[in-house]
Amino acid sequence: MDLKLKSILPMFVFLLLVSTSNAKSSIYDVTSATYGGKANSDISRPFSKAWTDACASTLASKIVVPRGTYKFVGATFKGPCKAPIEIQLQGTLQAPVDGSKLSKADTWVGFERIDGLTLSGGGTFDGQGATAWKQNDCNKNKNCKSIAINLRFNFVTNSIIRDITTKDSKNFHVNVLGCNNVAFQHFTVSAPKESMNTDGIHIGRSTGINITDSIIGTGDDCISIGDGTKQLHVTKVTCGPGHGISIGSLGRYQNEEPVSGIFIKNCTIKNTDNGVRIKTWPASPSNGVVSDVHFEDIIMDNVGNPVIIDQEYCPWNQCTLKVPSKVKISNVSFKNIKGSSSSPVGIKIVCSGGLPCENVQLSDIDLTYTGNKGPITSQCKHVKPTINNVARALACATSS
Ligand SMILES: *[C@@H]1O[C@H](CO)[C@@H](O)[C@H](O)[C@H]1NC(C)=O
Ligand SMILES: *[C@@H]1O[C@H](CO)[C@@H](O)[C@H](O)[C@H]1NC(C)=O
Ligand SMILES: CC(=O)N[C@H]1CO[C@H](CO)[C@@H](O)[C@@H]1O
Repeated sequence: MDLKLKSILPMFVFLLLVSTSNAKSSIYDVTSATYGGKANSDISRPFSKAWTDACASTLASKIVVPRGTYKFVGATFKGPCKAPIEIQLQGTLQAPVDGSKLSKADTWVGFERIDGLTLSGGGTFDGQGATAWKQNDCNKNKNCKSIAINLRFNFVTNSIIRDITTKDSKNFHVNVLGCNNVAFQHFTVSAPKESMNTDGIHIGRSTGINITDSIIGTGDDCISIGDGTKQLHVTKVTCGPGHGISIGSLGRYQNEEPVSGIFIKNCTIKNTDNGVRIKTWPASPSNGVVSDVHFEDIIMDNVGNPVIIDQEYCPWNQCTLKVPSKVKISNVSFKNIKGSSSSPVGIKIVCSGGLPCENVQLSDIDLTYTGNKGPITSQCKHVKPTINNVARALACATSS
């Protein structure tokens, strides 16, 4: 070895060490000695500390929660962070059964003002909600106690949630608010049919949300689409049990933003109370808009109300049906919808007497009724849909 090489070699070794230690420093394992998290114990503090460090890193970073079951009283992970950040949840986080033990009453795990978040790893957020469901009276009681949502994404942008399960949330499983360009892929929601108010994914005031290759079984809406949702793509999602895919309810509150650009495609809906639905309250306090909504290539399997627009949505007599809804629905298509209905009314399109629906298309719809209350039928009100390749019984058989 000549002199020159001898003096360069240690330099190489040094550079190599620096670069590997840098690579390591971007991984934050909550069970490492630095953070001290342990299986079967509460990792709320270790996880939050790892988040603080990872979020301050100027390099892309990864927080790892290894396989195992951990207790978690809750946290809201806040940005902005200095670089993209991934949370790899391989294990299961368990919420306290008693909601009053959570760190925040309305949120178990929150993500706020983060750009470039990846949540992945095959792990599970288990809300342990069975006790909370029994106490939930929020459907009837406006001043009910607030109940925690498993996962909240508030003002999160350019992010991916993939290979994650949310289970038995006390309330909605996922709430998406003020987000932009966020994809849910291979996402699983799992809760029993009887679980109260456990919507799978609720979206509001967000643009460019995608839900793909996902399985959602729960006690309430599979996906619920609130005001201000724009450019939502739901593709290859299987729903059931639950209440189906729903736009709304809308028209209950002041100043709701328009809903537009909704594409629900290649989905299977199974054993649910409703299939694809738009629902608005009568006597709305202000005007609303729903437009450019497309349901296509949907398989219905034993579904109640497979295709439904209901502008007289008024559960538990909380409103007056005499004043029509002020939400205007237009440019809606239902295409290639096949399978079985568990209710005799296969298609129900009841629009607002004040603002009839415009440009509604029904094409290639083939549904059979599985029950014994007579033949399948359809009902239309305040709408004149364009109808293509739909059997007469389903083509606005009763109409007004
Ligand atoms: C969502 O899907 C649309 C249409 O397929 C695509 O253009 C867009 O890039 C996707 N966005 C994300 C965040 O994956
Ligand atoms: C409905 O579609 C028509 C024709 O494509 C378009 O001109 C109109 O602006 C759309 N309406 C809304 C409210 O998007
Ligand atoms: C969930 C669902 O319905 N997936 C279908 C999407 O379309 C492909 C190809 O037509 C089917 O094979 C899937 O079953």
